[in-house]
Amino acid sequence: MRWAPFAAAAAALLRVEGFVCTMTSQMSKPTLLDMPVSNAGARVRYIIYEKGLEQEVDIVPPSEFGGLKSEEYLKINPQGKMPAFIDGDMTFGESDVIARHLLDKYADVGPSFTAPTLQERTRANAIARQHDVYIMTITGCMYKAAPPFGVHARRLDALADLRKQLDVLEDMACSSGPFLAGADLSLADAACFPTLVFCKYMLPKFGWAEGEILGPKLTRWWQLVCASKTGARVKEEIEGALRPWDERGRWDTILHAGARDAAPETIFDRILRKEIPSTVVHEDAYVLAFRDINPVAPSHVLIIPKVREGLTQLRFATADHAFVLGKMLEAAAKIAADEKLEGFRLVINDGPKGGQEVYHLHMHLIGGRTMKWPPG
Ligand SMILES: N[C@@H](CCC(=O)N[C@@H](CS)C(=O)NCC(=O)O)C(=O)O
Repeated sequence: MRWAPFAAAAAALLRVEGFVCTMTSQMSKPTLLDMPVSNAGARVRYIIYEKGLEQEVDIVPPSEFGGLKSEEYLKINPQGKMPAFIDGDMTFGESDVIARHLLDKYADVGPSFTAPTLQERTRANAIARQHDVYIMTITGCMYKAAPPFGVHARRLDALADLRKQLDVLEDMACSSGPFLAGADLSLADAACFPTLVFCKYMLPKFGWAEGEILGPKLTRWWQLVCASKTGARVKEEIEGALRPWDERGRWDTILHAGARDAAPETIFDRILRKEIPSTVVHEDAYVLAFRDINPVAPSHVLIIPKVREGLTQLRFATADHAFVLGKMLEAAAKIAADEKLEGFRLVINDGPKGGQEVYHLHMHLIGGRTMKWPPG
């Protein structure tokens, strides 16, 4: 890749001299603001490489404009994300918009990325939209330290949705190929390939079997694109940026990747599997609540997360657990109302000195009698 040194230097110089406002319109060439790791940006780079536009378009990192969240960069892309594009007086973000701008502006150079038939064009649009709306928005679950991951507040939900959305993509891919929308390379290929580089690299860390990430049609297409010059280049750019992160242990603390729950099972797992009977007073997708067999009050319920996710003790809670912790409190409020408790107390014991006996986070809901303070 040509990470335009001259444009970068000019940008820096202009910034130093305080001409930031007019800098964008003075940039001599159309300029893509992007970095190798960005899968959204890689859609645009795919088009630049495949159409042979490297002499026409400069590529500079957002740091040349003060970084993604700087005032300067936000003037170019108010979302503070990569990629962004500067073309004369026009500045804009969104990889799909930039991709279409390039295809329009350089329509007579290289492949058109536009299929010849209406059916293929509509399939390409549908696949790119499936990628943009349902896949790319949740892929943060593979690498972000903390939720939310698009519409999901829990990593496991985002990962399950990613599985579903990759299956939808598999169904949408053209059966005869060789490209996603049919016989011709389209925007669908440029949009999906970089994101699938991420998926293929990251999902094995979450225990996904290598051969299960993509279905048969996507696998055939994946092999074809990886074997192409542009595909191999884009893949190497993304993986080349991910590898040093790996070496520095970036995923070590990511729940369900580096940070797995390896603690032994407890009696609560057997209760959850209904191997040991319990009197369940509330159950939803995230939480189980059942009566304590040694009640300390007329109403004594234990509320536990269904998946422990490392929460052997409350002290191990992170932002990743915020959703399920909220669900436990929500369940407590509902159970207290169901039990018609006039007052109640919630207790979480942590560690031997905190009186914890079972190493699967649990909250005691105690009510039906007047509580004393301080508690014992
Ligand atoms: N819908 C946008 C998504 C852009 C996006 O999420 N970019 C990521 C990199 S792939 C980013 O800039 N993340 C950094 C951040 O959000 O702070 C597009 O297609 O351009």
